[in-house]
Amino acid sequence: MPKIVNSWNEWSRLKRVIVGRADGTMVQAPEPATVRDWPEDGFPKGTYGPLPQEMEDAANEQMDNFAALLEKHNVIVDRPEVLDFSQQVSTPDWKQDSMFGVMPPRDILLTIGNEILEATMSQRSRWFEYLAYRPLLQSYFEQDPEFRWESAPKPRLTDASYVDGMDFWEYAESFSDEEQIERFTKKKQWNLTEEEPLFDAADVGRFGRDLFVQRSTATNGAGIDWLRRHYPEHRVHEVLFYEAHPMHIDATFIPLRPGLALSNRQRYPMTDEMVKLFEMNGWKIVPCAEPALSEKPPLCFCSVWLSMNTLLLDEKTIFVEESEKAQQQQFYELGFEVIPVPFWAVGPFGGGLHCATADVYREGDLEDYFPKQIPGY
Ligand code: DAV
Repeated sequence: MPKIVNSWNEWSRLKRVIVGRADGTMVQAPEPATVRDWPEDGFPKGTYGPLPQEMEDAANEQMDNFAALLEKHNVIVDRPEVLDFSQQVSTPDWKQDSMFGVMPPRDILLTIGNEILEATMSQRSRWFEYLAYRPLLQSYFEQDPEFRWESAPKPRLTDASYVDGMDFWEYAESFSDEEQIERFTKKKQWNLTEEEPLFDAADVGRFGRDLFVQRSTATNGAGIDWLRRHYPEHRVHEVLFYEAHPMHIDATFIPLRPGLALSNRQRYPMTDEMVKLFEMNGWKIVPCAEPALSEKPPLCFCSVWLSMNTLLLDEKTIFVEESEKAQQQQFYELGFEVIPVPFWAVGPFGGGLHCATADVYREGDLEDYFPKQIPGY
């Protein structure tokens, strides 16, 4: 019987990966976790609906091209199933007028060793997204006797899980970014309460035995506590960055190879212990290059910093968005072979090259890259 699932970090040689799909992605209906407001692009506040067909086609073309490129590099590519994301969904606790999509598997699937964990997610529109991956997970389960198929406790997501419901965002946006950092980031308190554990998989950075988990608008303290108890063999470190609306760590702080990490040049780490831990263990943290775009594309909820949202084929080879020339140059100078991939059409569907993928198999075992630790961190 083959071993299908194995991945302990972000840089060992990739052999199998899930690449999402743009099909049917929605500008989500309003909900307490998320309010979209893009009047210039056809979606004023309160409205929702599928992203335009021509945008979807362009995104799918780039994703199919990326999948083919991965296969050319001897990586097996699996794709999820598309659901009708325009449907209303409900649990006994709430009704939500639309789902979201299935472009970014990284947000929901966390592969650690021989386990894939379905994250809780923190948006009602994304509560049922795991269903799109179930056919794949089921087939891994049938083929790989060592695969551990795991799901975090499904959250209730009642109004008690959110601060002031949809009003929170209007209130937050009335302040400048700097003020929001003072009011929310420094207090580690944005839209989510501590009612129940909530996390997105994309807030977790996998560095072997050490996992760095970002407190964010998608991941609360209880979520990090749940992860800590779930991975007793790992050291789970909470991290925080200088950023008004943190959501997912992979356009903020990423490992490149043992001893080298890339940090967003604007969103510096605000956790002193984290910086000390990297220094003590001989890791270098370099600030990323300037992004190619000065503004995010229409209907995109991710930032221009998708420039650093990259995928490592192995610890010497990196997939980088094609127009991100400065970022590519930096990787060359750091000793990487760079493989450019056109991918900005995918941004409005939920992210870049790292978001659009979820590891299934990377070579290698669990290793300790931070043998010196700080007690209590
Ligand atoms: O920082 O622009 C990128 C990651 C979304 N999955 C950002 C979010």
